Amino acid sequence: MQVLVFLAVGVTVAQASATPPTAGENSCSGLKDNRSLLTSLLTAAGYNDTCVAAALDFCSSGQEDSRYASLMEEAREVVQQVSAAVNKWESRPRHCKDLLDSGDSGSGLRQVYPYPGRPHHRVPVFCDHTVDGGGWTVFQRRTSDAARQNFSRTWIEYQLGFGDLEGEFWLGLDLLHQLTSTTLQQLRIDLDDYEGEHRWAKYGFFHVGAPETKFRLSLGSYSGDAGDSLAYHNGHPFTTHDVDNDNWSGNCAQKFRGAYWYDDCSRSNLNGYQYEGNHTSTDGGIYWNQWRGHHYSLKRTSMMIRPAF
Ligand SMILES: [Ca+2]
Repeated sequence: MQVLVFLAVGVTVAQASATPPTAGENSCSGLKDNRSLLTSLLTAAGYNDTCVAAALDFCSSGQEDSRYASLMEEAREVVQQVSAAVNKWESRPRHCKDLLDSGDSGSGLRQVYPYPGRPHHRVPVFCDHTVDGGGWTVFQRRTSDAARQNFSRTWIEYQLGFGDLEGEFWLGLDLLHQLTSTTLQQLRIDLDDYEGEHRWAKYGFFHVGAPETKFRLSLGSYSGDAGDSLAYHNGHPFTTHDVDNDNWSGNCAQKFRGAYWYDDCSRSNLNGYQYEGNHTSTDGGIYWNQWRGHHYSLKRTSMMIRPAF
């Protein structure tokens, strides 16, 4: 209970380590160097201001007074509890790479804590620890499974995310901005066609801007065997069928039936309509121009991030 009370004291409390007194030390040992912090802790615990000040005065003077021994012992226990709680929060996984580093393996749904100022804000994500060393947080997936998602969705849906984390989904631009702003991330894209071929593309860094930038895309250098069909979109804001931020006279998300970082309009669109393989439509489908061209809709795609360093 006391641990919860002292959340408000802040992370700096972790520095206020307190160890039990050893033979020859008095009850003030290990506590007198953190006067302001201890004052906050003890008054929050219900001790009288005057009593706390008097006890700490005795500590500061190097004297000992048995009247304050129990109070100082309680202070030590509180500091130890808060330090343990802060250490636990700091070790919570921010993303899938933290989970991999702590021994996680395989792939599937996991819980992460991506918001530094909100230690209890838990977010479900899909982690992939099987591809390219693992530690990947997946933020987009298309599949050919029977349960398909509609990707022609509104701004608010792309902002907050939609779909099934174990099937087709978009994680959400708000969370993508958070994940790519607290740690420098790289991007990996995996593509499968209906003929059993696989290609991949990787970008040295990947950042999604804040809502004020309309979730602008920033990309690092390309590597892979799929060809580079995303650099064309670098520096451009996001466009949905109801919010037009592209450089075309019309709305690219309406024309291509899915939201993306369009310019005028696209060299790829992994959020397009799910044609199956070759098609003659002008709206592209789920396509990556440098590999299968504009008239081939891919069978599977995934987009995922991992810290670059
Ligand atoms: Ca436009």
